[in-house]
Amino acid sequence: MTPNRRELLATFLAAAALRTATADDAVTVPGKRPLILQNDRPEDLETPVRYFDSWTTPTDAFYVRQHLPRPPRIDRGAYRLTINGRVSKTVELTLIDLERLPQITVPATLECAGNGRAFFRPAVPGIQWTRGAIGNAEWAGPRLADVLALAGADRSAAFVEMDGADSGAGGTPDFIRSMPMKKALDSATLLALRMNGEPIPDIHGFPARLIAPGWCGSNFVKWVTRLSPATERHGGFFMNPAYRFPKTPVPPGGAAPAADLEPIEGMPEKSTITSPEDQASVNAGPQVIRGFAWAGEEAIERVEVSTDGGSRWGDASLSPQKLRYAWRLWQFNWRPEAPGYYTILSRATDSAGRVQPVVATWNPSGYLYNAIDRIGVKVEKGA
Ligand SMILES: Nc1nc2c(c(=O)[nH]1)N[C@H]1C(S)=C(S)[C@@H](COP(=O)(O)O)O[C@H]1N2
Ligand SMILES: [Mo]
Repeated sequence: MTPNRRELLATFLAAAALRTATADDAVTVPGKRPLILQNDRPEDLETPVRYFDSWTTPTDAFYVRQHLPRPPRIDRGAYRLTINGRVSKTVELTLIDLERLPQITVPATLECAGNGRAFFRPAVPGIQWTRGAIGNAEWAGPRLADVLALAGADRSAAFVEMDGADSGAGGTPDFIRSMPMKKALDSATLLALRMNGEPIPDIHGFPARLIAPGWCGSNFVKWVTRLSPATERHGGFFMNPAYRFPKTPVPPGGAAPAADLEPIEGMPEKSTITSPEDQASVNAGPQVIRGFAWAGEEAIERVEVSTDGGSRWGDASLSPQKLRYAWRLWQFNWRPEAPGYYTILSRATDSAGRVQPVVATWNPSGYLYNAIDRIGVKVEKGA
């Protein structure tokens, strides 16, 4: 890392000082239910687990992550998408041009690479997301491949650079990402114009955002105004050092040599318990433990639950649709034998045979937390 980079990183980390969200941090921004305020300039908002009770996460409950101050608000008519770089001709497209292309719907889970960062030990600086920097939505819009074809994109270029209309002020870097051409041309990769059947709301990237199914949230570039097929991966802050993960594990609390960090692409297998809430009290009697599970580009095969800290496990029942890219809801019927304190765990297995680990791979930026989920529940004597 150059000294300049290191300074930028320090600025970013300082801005997101160690801080754990509590219910007191709940805020409402226009168009949203009360969400957990993780950062306020601009708002980074986490979904409380109680809202995760449907396969599609309602847009007004969906988490928000935006890095730069003054997120753009784009006027429909004024919007232009420039496609330049390794193309046969540079084009400027309007929203109508994008609406004329075949519109494809893809259900996909969007998860921030930093979701669960608060659970790493030793603690890692950055936004202290717990369980809710994730949501599942139905995205619709043209395939990115069809959009790129309008400019005669060179399909042999290794990358596509994607720029959002948000820009860095006062020395903060611009949000620019590179996606390998192979993923860009995948038939499920979209330049989405709609989220859950409505135009994408301003805060989620109106009028057009990338959908890179199964990949980490930073690839889902919002407010896309430029696409550029390119030979090289962009070298800016949001590609390097941000959103990189060590190729081989490092000792917890240690550093990872920059040369050993690679960009995060597909997301790991993971299940999350959404009900009851951690440390809740419930009355004795039959209980239903619920949650969701997803596995990036793989599908969820199985979710197991333990109500005794991991001695015995039983299979949860899963929602019927077994899709790549989108989560499955699961539930587990439980009849606690006696009042007392119970430690409940959930563990996912995906279609590639990956099993959610006991311990997540510690890394200096706190990405990809996917350890077996764990809550504690107090069972009180029934009435
Ligand atoms: N232009 C732009 N796109 C962006 C970001 C951003 O700051 N600017 N944040 C990214 C990250 S890190 C995540 S996790 C997702 C969050 O999407 P959401 O706010 O719609 O939930 O958007 C991604 N796209
Ligand atoms: Mo993110």
